[in-house]
Amino acid sequence: MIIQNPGRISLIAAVISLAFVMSESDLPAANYDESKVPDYVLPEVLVTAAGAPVDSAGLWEKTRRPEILKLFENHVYGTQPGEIPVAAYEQILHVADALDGRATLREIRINFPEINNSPEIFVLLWTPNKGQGPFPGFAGLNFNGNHTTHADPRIRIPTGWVRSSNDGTVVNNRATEAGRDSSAGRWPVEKIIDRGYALATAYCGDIDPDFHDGFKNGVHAMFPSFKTGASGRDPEAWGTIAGWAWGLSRIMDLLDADSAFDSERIAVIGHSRLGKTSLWAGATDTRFGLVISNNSGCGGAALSRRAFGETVARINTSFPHWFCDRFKEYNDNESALPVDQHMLLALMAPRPVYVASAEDDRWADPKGEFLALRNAAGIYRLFEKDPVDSDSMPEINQPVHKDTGYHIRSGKHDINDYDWTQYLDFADKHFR
Ligand code: GTR
Repeated sequence: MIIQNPGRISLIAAVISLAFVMSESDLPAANYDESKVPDYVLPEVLVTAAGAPVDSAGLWEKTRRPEILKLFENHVYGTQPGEIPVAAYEQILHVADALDGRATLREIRINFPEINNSPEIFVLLWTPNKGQGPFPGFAGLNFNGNHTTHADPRIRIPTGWVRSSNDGTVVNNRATEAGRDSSAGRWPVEKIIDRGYALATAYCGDIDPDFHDGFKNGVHAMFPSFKTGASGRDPEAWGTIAGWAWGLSRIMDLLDADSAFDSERIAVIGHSRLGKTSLWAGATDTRFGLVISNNSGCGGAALSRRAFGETVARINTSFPHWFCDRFKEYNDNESALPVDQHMLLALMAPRPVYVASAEDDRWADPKGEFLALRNAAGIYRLFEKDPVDSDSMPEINQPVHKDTGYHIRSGKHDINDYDWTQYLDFADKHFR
Protein backbone atom coordinates (compact mmCIF):
# COMPACT_ATOMS: atom_id res chain seq x y z
CA MET A 1 0.00 0.00 0.00
CA ILE A 2 1.33 3.45 -0.90
CA ILE A 3 0.79 5.97 1.80
CA GLN A 4 0.02 9.21 0.00
CA ASN A 5 -0.27 11.38 3.00
CA PRO A 6 1.30 9.90 6.10
CA GLY A 7 0.63 13.06 8.09
CA ARG A 8 -3.04 12.82 7.40
CA ILE A 9 -3.14 9.16 8.38
CA SER A 10 -1.53 9.82 11.73
CA LEU A 11 -3.98 12.68 12.25
CA ILE A 12 -6.86 10.32 11.53
CA ALA A 13 -5.31 7.75 13.86
CA ALA A 14 -4.99 10.39 16.55
CA VAL A 15 -8.63 11.43 16.10
CA ILE A 16 -9.75 7.81 16.22
CA SER A 17 -7.72 7.08 19.34
CA LEU A 18 -8.89 10.35 20.92
CA ALA A 19 -12.49 9.32 20.22
CA PHE A 20 -11.76 6.00 21.89
CA VAL A 21 -10.05 7.65 24.84
CA MET A 22 -12.86 10.17 25.11
CA SER A 23 -15.57 7.54 25.14
CA GLU A 24 -13.63 5.58 27.75
CA SER A 25 -13.09 8.66 29.85
CA ASP A 26 -16.76 9.54 29.52
CA LEU A 27 -17.42 6.52 31.67
CA PRO A 28 -17.05 7.11 35.40
CA ALA A 29 -13.82 5.55 36.65
CA ALA A 30 -13.65 2.32 38.61
CA ASN A 31 -11.46 2.13 41.71
CA TYR A 32 -9.40 -0.97 42.46
CA ASP A 33 -7.30 0.52 45.23
CA GLU A 34 -8.44 -0.51 48.71
CA SER A 35 -6.72 2.54 50.21
CA LYS A 36 -9.00 4.78 48.11
CA VAL A 37 -12.23 3.29 49.46
CA PRO A 38 -13.88 6.27 51.14
CA ASP A 39 -14.65 6.32 54.85
CA TYR A 40 -18.29 5.46 55.12
CA VAL A 41 -21.01 4.88 57.69
CA LEU A 42 -23.66 2.32 56.78
CA PRO A 43 -27.29 3.30 57.35
CA GLU A 44 -28.69 1.76 60.49
CA VAL A 45 -30.79 -1.35 59.87
CA LEU A 46 -32.12 -2.00 63.34
CA VAL A 47 -33.65 1.41 64.10
CA THR A 48 -37.04 2.40 62.69
CA ALA A 49 -37.59 5.64 60.78
CA ALA A 50 -39.19 6.97 63.98
CA GLY A 51 -36.01 6.17 65.91
CA ALA A 52 -37.19 3.10 67.82
CA PRO A 53 -34.63 0.34 68.31
CA VAL A 54 -35.69 -2.86 66.55
CA ASP A 55 -35.21 -5.52 69.20
CA SER A 56 -37.71 -8.15 68.15
CA ALA A 57 -38.55 -10.17 65.06
CA GLY A 58 -42.11 -8.83 65.37
CA LEU A 59 -41.04 -5.17 65.15
CA TRP A 60 -38.73 -6.01 62.28
CA GLU A 61 -41.50 -7.68 60.28
CA LYS A 62 -44.23 -5.21 61.13
CA THR A 63 -42.35 -1.93 60.83
CA ARG A 64 -38.72 -1.95 59.83
CA ARG A 65 -38.79 -4.48 57.00
CA PRO A 66 -41.59 -2.64 55.12
CA GLU A 67 -39.75 0.67 55.61
CA ILE A 68 -36.57 -0.70 54.09
CA LEU A 69 -38.38 -2.43 51.24
CA LYS A 70 -40.03 0.89 50.37
CA LEU A 71 -36.68 2.70 50.41
CA PHE A 72 -35.25 0.20 47.93
CA GLU A 73 -38.33 0.59 45.73
CA ASN A 74 -38.20 4.36 45.77
CA HIS A 75 -34.46 4.87 45.45
CA VAL A 76 -32.90 1.82 43.78
CA TYR A 77 -34.98 -0.69 41.82
CA GLY A 78 -38.29 1.14 41.33
CA THR A 79 -41.80 0.13 42.24
CA GLN A 80 -43.48 -2.86 40.66
CA PRO A 81 -47.16 -2.61 39.71
CA GLY A 82 -49.36 -4.17 42.38
CA GLU A 83 -51.86 -5.58 39.97
CA ILE A 84 -51.14 -9.06 38.60
CA PRO A 85 -52.88 -9.75 35.30
CA VAL A 86 -54.48 -13.13 34.69
CA ALA A 87 -51.90 -15.56 33.33
CA ALA A 88 -52.42 -18.42 30.91
CA TYR A 89 -50.14 -21.44 30.84
CA GLU A 90 -49.63 -23.56 27.76
CA GLN A 91 -47.38 -26.60 27.74
CA ILE A 92 -45.37 -26.64 24.54
CA LEU A 93 -42.98 -29.50 25.35
CA HIS A 94 -43.26 -32.62 27.46
CA VAL A 95 -40.53 -35.26 27.49
CA ALA A 96 -41.10 -37.97 30.10
CA ASP A 97 -37.72 -39.63 29.62
CA ALA A 98 -35.21 -36.82 29.30
CA LEU A 99 -31.61 -37.32 30.53
CA ASP A 100 -31.78 -41.05 29.72
CA GLY A 101 -34.95 -41.40 31.72
CA ARG A 102 -33.74 -39.58 34.82
CA ALA A 103 -35.85 -36.49 34.36
CA THR A 104 -39.02 -35.07 32.94
CA LEU A 105 -38.48 -32.02 30.76
CA ARG A 106 -41.27 -29.58 30.09
CA GLU A 107 -41.55 -26.13 28.60
CA ILE A 108 -44.52 -23.96 29.51
CA ARG A 109 -45.44 -20.67 27.94
CA ILE A 110 -46.81 -18.00 30.26
CA ASN A 111 -48.70 -15.12 28.73
CA PHE A 112 -51.31 -12.62 29.82
CA PRO A 113 -54.29 -12.96 27.47
CA GLU A 114 -56.04 -9.76 28.53
CA ILE A 115 -53.01 -7.67 27.58
CA ASN A 116 -52.41 -6.56 23.98
CA ASN A 117 -49.08 -7.87 22.71
CA SER A 118 -48.48 -9.66 25.98
CA PRO A 119 -44.91 -10.85 26.41
CA GLU A 120 -44.50 -14.61 26.35
CA ILE A 121 -42.31 -16.16 29.02
CA PHE A 122 -41.15 -19.67 28.13
CA VAL A 123 -40.29 -21.56 31.30
CA LEU A 124 -38.12 -24.65 31.04
CA LEU A 125 -38.93 -27.14 33.80
CA TRP A 126 -36.81 -30.13 34.83
CA THR A 127 -38.08 -32.54 37.46
CA PRO A 128 -36.50 -35.77 38.75
CA ASN A 129 -38.11 -39.06 37.77
CA LYS A 130 -36.64 -40.80 40.79
CA GLY A 131 -38.17 -40.24 44.21
CA GLN A 132 -41.44 -38.83 45.29
CA GLY A 133 -42.43 -35.25 44.45
CA PRO A 134 -43.22 -32.50 45.02
CA PHE A 135 -39.53 -31.66 44.74
CA PRO A 136 -37.59 -28.75 46.15
CA GLY A 137 -36.03 -26.77 43.36
CA PHE A 138 -34.16 -23.81 41.95
CA ALA A 139 -35.63 -21.01 39.85
CA GLY A 140 -33.46 -18.58 37.94
CA LEU A 141 -33.28 -16.60 34.74
CA ASN A 142 -30.76 -17.20 31.98
CA PHE A 143 -28.95 -14.65 29.80
CA ASN A 144 -29.40 -15.91 26.24
CA GLY A 145 -32.26 -18.37 25.91
CA ASN A 146 -33.37 -21.69 27.34
CA HIS A 147 -31.67 -23.55 24.47
CA THR A 148 -28.28 -22.27 25.67
CA THR A 149 -28.69 -23.98 29.06
CA HIS A 150 -28.76 -27.58 27.83
CA ALA A 151 -28.00 -29.67 24.73
CA ASP A 152 -31.45 -31.25 24.40
CA PRO A 153 -32.42 -30.43 20.78
CA ARG A 154 -36.10 -30.10 21.65
CA ILE A 155 -35.65 -26.98 23.77
CA ARG A 156 -37.11 -23.97 22.00
CA ILE A 157 -34.89 -21.19 20.64
CA PRO A 158 -36.16 -17.70 21.51
CA THR A 159 -37.47 -15.70 18.56
CA GLY A 160 -37.16 -12.24 20.11
CA TRP A 161 -34.17 -9.96 20.69
CA VAL A 162 -31.01 -11.44 22.19
CA ARG A 163 -27.67 -9.74 22.79
CA SER A 164 -25.44 -9.98 19.71
CA SER A 165 -22.39 -12.20 19.81
CA ASN A 166 -19.42 -12.61 17.51
CA ASP A 167 -19.28 -16.38 17.61
CA GLY A 168 -22.27 -17.11 15.41
CA THR A 169 -24.52 -18.08 18.27
CA VAL A 170 -26.48 -14.87 17.72
CA VAL A 171 -26.90 -13.23 14.31
CA ASN A 172 -28.58 -9.83 13.95
CA ASN A 173 -29.82 -10.09 17.52
CA ARG A 174 -31.57 -13.37 16.79
CA ALA A 175 -30.56 -16.58 18.55
CA THR A 176 -29.49 -19.46 16.33
CA GLU A 177 -29.09 -23.20 16.64
CA ALA A 178 -25.34 -22.63 17.07
CA GLY A 179 -26.00 -21.28 20.56
CA ARG A 180 -27.55 -24.48 21.84
CA ASP A 181 -25.69 -25.70 24.89
CA SER A 182 -23.41 -22.63 24.96
CA SER A 183 -24.19 -21.84 28.63
CA ALA A 184 -24.56 -25.44 29.80
CA GLY A 185 -21.56 -25.01 32.11
CA ARG A 186 -23.68 -22.57 34.10
CA TRP A 187 -26.61 -25.01 34.41
CA PRO A 188 -25.47 -28.45 35.68
CA VAL A 189 -28.89 -29.98 35.09
CA GLU A 190 -27.77 -33.60 35.52
CA LYS A 191 -26.22 -32.87 38.86
CA ILE A 192 -29.24 -30.91 40.09
CA ILE A 193 -31.59 -33.73 39.06
CA ASP A 194 -29.36 -36.45 40.53
CA ARG A 195 -29.37 -34.61 43.84
CA GLY A 196 -33.17 -34.71 43.84
CA TYR A 197 -33.90 -31.10 42.92
CA ALA A 198 -36.11 -29.63 40.24
CA LEU A 199 -35.10 -26.65 38.12
CA ALA A 200 -37.03 -23.87 36.40
CA THR A 201 -35.35 -21.37 34.11
CA ALA A 202 -36.48 -18.78 31.59
CA TYR A 203 -34.74 -16.30 29.31
CA CYS A 204 -34.61 -12.86 30.95
CA GLY A 205 -35.28 -11.18 27.59
CA ASP A 206 -38.70 -12.88 27.39
CA ILE A 207 -39.58 -10.71 30.38
CA ASP A 208 -37.72 -7.58 29.37
CA PRO A 209 -35.08 -7.32 26.62
CA ASP A 210 -31.81 -6.08 28.12
CA PHE A 211 -31.38 -2.77 26.30
CA HIS A 212 -32.64 0.71 26.93
CA ASP A 213 -35.66 1.43 24.76
CA GLY A 214 -37.43 3.84 27.10
CA PHE A 215 -39.38 0.95 28.69
CA LYS A 216 -41.49 0.38 25.59
CA ASN A 217 -41.10 -3.39 25.36
CA GLY A 218 -41.24 -6.38 27.70
CA VAL A 219 -43.36 -6.35 30.81
CA HIS A 220 -43.04 -2.57 31.15
CA ALA A 221 -45.28 -2.20 28.11
CA MET A 222 -47.99 -4.17 29.92
CA PHE A 223 -48.52 -1.26 32.29
CA PRO A 224 -48.14 1.80 30.03
CA SER A 225 -49.71 4.26 32.45
CA PHE A 226 -48.00 2.87 35.54
CA LYS A 227 -46.00 5.65 37.20
CA THR A 228 -46.17 7.91 34.17
CA GLY A 229 -47.40 11.39 35.00
CA ALA A 230 -47.85 14.53 32.91
CA SER A 231 -44.18 15.33 33.34
CA GLY A 232 -43.07 11.94 32.08
CA ARG A 233 -41.90 8.80 33.77
CA ASP A 234 -41.92 8.79 37.53
CA PRO A 235 -38.39 8.60 39.03
CA GLU A 236 -39.63 5.66 41.11
CA ALA A 237 -40.98 3.63 38.20
CA TRP A 238 -39.53 0.16 37.84
CA GLY A 239 -36.42 -0.54 35.81
CA THR A 240 -35.42 -3.73 34.05
CA ILE A 241 -34.11 -5.53 37.15
CA ALA A 242 -37.47 -4.98 38.87
CA GLY A 243 -39.16 -6.20 35.67
CA TRP A 244 -37.09 -9.38 35.67
CA ALA A 245 -37.83 -9.92 39.38
CA TRP A 246 -41.54 -9.47 38.64
CA GLY A 247 -41.14 -12.16 35.97
CA LEU A 248 -39.55 -14.49 38.53
CA SER A 249 -42.64 -14.01 40.68
CA ARG A 250 -44.83 -14.99 37.74
CA ILE A 251 -42.68 -18.11 37.38
CA MET A 252 -43.22 -18.71 41.10
CA ASP A 253 -47.00 -18.49 40.47
CA LEU A 254 -46.57 -21.25 37.91
CA LEU A 255 -44.48 -23.43 40.26
CA ASP A 256 -47.02 -22.84 43.00
CA ALA A 257 -49.68 -24.36 40.76
CA ASP A 258 -47.46 -27.23 39.58
CA SER A 259 -47.69 -30.43 41.57
CA ALA A 260 -44.11 -31.50 40.78
CA PHE A 261 -42.59 -28.46 42.50
CA ASP A 262 -42.72 -27.90 46.24
CA SER A 263 -43.43 -24.17 46.32
CA GLU A 264 -42.34 -23.96 49.97
CA ARG A 265 -38.84 -25.08 48.98
CA ILE A 266 -37.86 -23.00 45.97
CA ALA A 267 -34.47 -21.27 45.91
CA VAL A 268 -34.24 -18.24 43.63
CA ILE A 269 -30.83 -18.04 42.00
CA GLY A 270 -29.02 -15.70 39.64
CA HIS A 271 -25.59 -14.76 38.38
CA SER A 272 -24.33 -11.22 37.94
CA ARG A 273 -27.11 -8.88 36.68
CA LEU A 274 -29.42 -11.82 37.23
CA GLY A 275 -27.98 -12.18 40.75
CA LYS A 276 -29.04 -8.59 41.43
CA THR A 277 -32.40 -9.79 40.12
CA SER A 278 -32.61 -12.88 42.33
CA LEU A 279 -31.94 -10.68 45.36
CA TRP A 280 -34.67 -8.23 44.41
CA ALA A 281 -37.04 -11.13 43.70
CA GLY A 282 -36.21 -12.61 47.11
CA ALA A 283 -36.88 -9.25 48.75
CA THR A 284 -40.18 -8.56 47.01
CA ASP A 285 -41.53 -12.11 47.03
CA THR A 286 -41.13 -14.00 50.29
CA ARG A 287 -42.48 -17.18 48.72
CA PHE A 288 -38.88 -17.85 47.64
CA GLY A 289 -37.65 -19.94 50.54
CA LEU A 290 -33.93 -19.45 49.91
CA VAL A 291 -32.10 -16.75 47.98
CA ILE A 292 -28.80 -17.07 46.09
CA SER A 293 -26.66 -14.25 44.72
CA ASN A 294 -23.76 -15.33 42.53
CA ASN A 295 -21.21 -12.59 41.76
CA SER A 296 -23.97 -9.95 41.79
CA GLY A 297 -21.74 -6.96 42.57
CA CYS A 298 -22.91 -3.36 42.35
CA GLY A 299 -26.66 -3.04 42.82
CA GLY A 300 -26.61 -6.65 44.08
CA ALA A 301 -24.81 -7.86 47.17
CA ALA A 302 -21.89 -5.37 47.14
CA LEU A 303 -21.96 -2.33 49.41
CA SER A 304 -22.42 0.76 47.22
CA ARG A 305 -20.58 3.01 49.67
CA ARG A 306 -17.27 1.22 49.13
CA ALA A 307 -17.32 2.42 45.51
CA PHE A 308 -14.87 -0.37 44.67
CA GLY A 309 -14.87 -1.85 41.17
CA GLU A 310 -18.12 -0.94 39.47
CA THR A 311 -19.67 2.14 41.09
CA VAL A 312 -23.21 3.48 41.15
CA ALA A 313 -22.24 6.17 38.61
CA ARG A 314 -20.65 3.62 36.35
CA ILE A 315 -23.53 1.14 36.39
CA ASN A 316 -26.12 3.87 35.84
CA THR A 317 -24.13 5.15 32.85
CA SER A 318 -23.55 1.75 31.25
CA PHE A 319 -27.01 0.37 32.05
CA PRO A 320 -29.41 3.33 32.41
CA HIS A 321 -32.43 1.01 32.25
CA TRP A 322 -31.58 -1.39 35.08
CA PHE A 323 -32.63 0.72 38.07
CA CYS A 324 -35.20 3.45 38.71
CA ASP A 325 -34.27 6.95 37.60
CA ARG A 326 -33.90 8.18 41.16
CA PHE A 327 -30.93 5.85 41.67
CA LYS A 328 -28.98 8.17 39.36
CA GLU A 329 -29.14 10.86 42.04
CA TYR A 330 -26.57 8.77 43.90
CA ASN A 331 -23.97 8.77 41.14
CA ASP A 332 -20.72 9.77 42.93
CA ASN A 333 -22.95 10.44 45.90
CA GLU A 334 -23.33 7.03 47.53
CA SER A 335 -23.26 8.40 51.07
CA ALA A 336 -26.61 10.11 50.41
CA LEU A 337 -28.33 6.78 49.70
CA PRO A 338 -30.85 6.02 52.44
CA VAL A 339 -29.98 2.33 52.09
CA ASP A 340 -27.00 0.15 51.34
CA GLN A 341 -26.95 -3.42 50.15
CA HIS A 342 -26.59 -5.04 53.59
CA MET A 343 -30.19 -3.89 54.06
CA LEU A 344 -31.23 -5.74 50.92
CA LEU A 345 -29.76 -8.95 52.32
CA ALA A 346 -31.50 -8.25 55.63
CA LEU A 347 -34.83 -8.32 53.76
CA MET A 348 -34.34 -12.06 53.19
CA ALA A 349 -34.37 -12.86 56.93
CA PRO A 350 -35.20 -15.30 58.35
CA ARG A 351 -34.93 -17.19 55.06
CA PRO A 352 -31.43 -18.46 54.25
CA VAL A 353 -29.46 -16.24 51.88
CA TYR A 354 -26.20 -17.20 50.15
CA VAL A 355 -23.73 -14.71 48.72
CA ALA A 356 -20.91 -15.93 46.50
CA SER A 357 -17.94 -14.05 45.11
CA ALA A 358 -15.03 -14.94 42.82
CA GLU A 359 -11.43 -14.02 43.56
CA ASP A 360 -10.72 -12.46 40.17
CA ASP A 361 -14.07 -10.70 39.97
CA ARG A 362 -12.83 -7.45 41.45
CA TRP A 363 -15.35 -5.53 39.35
CA ALA A 364 -18.05 -6.98 41.65
CA ASP A 365 -16.08 -6.14 44.83
CA PRO A 366 -15.92 -9.48 46.71
CA LYS A 367 -15.06 -7.73 49.97
CA GLY A 368 -18.09 -5.44 49.62
CA GLU A 369 -20.27 -8.50 48.97
CA PHE A 370 -18.96 -10.21 52.09
CA LEU A 371 -19.33 -7.10 54.27
CA ALA A 372 -22.93 -6.63 53.19
CA LEU A 373 -23.73 -10.17 54.32
CA ARG A 374 -21.77 -9.67 57.53
CA ASN A 375 -23.72 -6.50 58.27
CA ALA A 376 -27.05 -8.29 57.83
CA ALA A 377 -26.22 -10.73 60.65
CA GLY A 378 -28.03 -8.79 63.38
CA ILE A 379 -31.40 -9.23 61.69
CA TYR A 380 -30.91 -13.00 61.52
CA ARG A 381 -30.10 -13.02 65.21
CA LEU A 382 -33.50 -11.43 65.92
CA PHE A 383 -34.92 -14.68 64.56
CA GLU A 384 -32.48 -16.73 66.67
CA LYS A 385 -30.62 -17.78 63.55
CA ASP A 386 -26.90 -18.39 63.25
CA PRO A 387 -25.67 -16.15 60.42
CA VAL A 388 -22.21 -15.64 58.90
CA ASP A 389 -20.77 -13.10 61.31
CA SER A 390 -16.98 -13.33 61.32
CA ASP A 391 -15.25 -10.01 60.76
CA SER A 392 -12.73 -11.42 58.35
CA MET A 393 -13.55 -12.91 54.96
CA PRO A 394 -13.35 -16.68 54.63
CA GLU A 395 -10.29 -17.95 52.75
CA ILE A 396 -10.56 -18.72 49.05
CA ASN A 397 -12.53 -21.95 48.43
CA GLN A 398 -13.50 -22.27 52.11
CA PRO A 399 -17.31 -21.96 52.04
CA VAL A 400 -19.20 -21.11 55.21
CA HIS A 401 -22.69 -22.60 55.40
CA LYS A 402 -24.71 -21.37 58.35
CA ASP A 403 -28.18 -19.84 58.31
CA THR A 404 -26.59 -17.49 55.80
CA GLY A 405 -23.83 -18.67 53.49
CA TYR A 406 -20.79 -17.25 51.77
CA HIS A 407 -17.91 -18.36 49.63
CA ILE A 408 -15.24 -16.78 47.52
CA ARG A 409 -13.90 -19.25 45.01
CA SER A 410 -10.79 -18.98 42.89
CA GLY A 411 -11.28 -17.88 39.31
CA LYS A 412 -13.23 -15.41 37.31
CA HIS A 413 -16.67 -13.85 37.17
CA ASP A 414 -18.93 -16.79 36.35
CA ILE A 415 -21.20 -19.42 37.86
CA ASN A 416 -19.73 -22.89 37.64
CA ASP A 417 -19.91 -26.38 39.02
CA TYR A 418 -18.10 -25.41 42.22
CA ASP A 419 -20.69 -22.71 42.93
CA TRP A 420 -23.59 -25.06 42.26
CA THR A 421 -22.10 -27.73 44.54
CA GLN A 422 -22.19 -25.18 47.35
CA TYR A 423 -25.78 -24.17 46.56
CA LEU A 424 -26.92 -27.79 46.51
CA ASP A 425 -25.20 -28.47 49.84
CA PHE A 426 -26.69 -25.30 51.30
CA ALA A 427 -30.15 -26.28 50.00
CA ASP A 428 -29.73 -29.75 51.53
CA LYS A 429 -28.95 -28.10 54.86
CA HIS A 430 -32.05 -25.93 54.79
CA PHE A 431 -34.60 -27.78 52.67
CA ARG A 432 -34.09 -31.42 53.70
C1 GTR B 1 -21.36 -6.13 33.72
C2 GTR B 1 -21.98 -5.23 34.74
C3 GTR B 1 -22.13 -5.94 36.04
C4 GTR B 1 -22.71 -7.33 35.87
C5 GTR B 1 -22.28 -8.01 34.60
C6 GTR B 1 -23.13 -9.20 34.16
O1 GTR B 1 -21.14 -5.50 32.51
O2 GTR B 1 -21.14 -4.11 34.88
O3 GTR B 1 -22.88 -5.15 36.93
O4 GTR B 1 -24.08 -7.31 35.99
O5 GTR B 1 -22.26 -7.18 33.53
O6 GTR B 1 -24.33 -9.20 34.31
O7 GTR B 1 -22.55 -10.10 33.58
